[in-house]
Amino acid sequence: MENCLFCKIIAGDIPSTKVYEDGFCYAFRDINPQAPTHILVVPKQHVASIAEMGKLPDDALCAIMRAIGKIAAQEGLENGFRVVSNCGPDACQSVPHLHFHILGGRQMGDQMA
Ligand code: DGP
Repeated sequence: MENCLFCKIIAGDIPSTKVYEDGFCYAFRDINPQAPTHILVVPKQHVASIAEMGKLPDDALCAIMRAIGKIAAQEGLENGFRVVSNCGPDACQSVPHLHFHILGGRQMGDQMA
């Protein structure tokens, strides 16, 4: 999609630090890490948020969920990690391309919000 930051990152038009890629999704390090490990996993097909995730084909949905586990293992997050997807203004979503944050490498707070 034109003018979408994460579509430009997936296309390689904006540089990123890739940690994983397959036919359906791309994962890269967050520019503003909020934990020692902070990775964004995005579908290659543009959908705005988790509210639109139903528009993705099943194989893309499965690939994203599998990728999260693979990346966590690759990053050595065997002690645990948190997965967050902000959706819409109440959740402070700042980039309107579905993405899952993988956060780990330290003890997380016991409050989710
Ligand atoms: P959210 O607020 O949930 O929409 O998260 C968007 C995340 O995207 C935020 O943690 C910062 C990250 N981000 C924004 N611009 C860039 C960029 O140009 N490169 C990378 N690697 N991350 C970015």
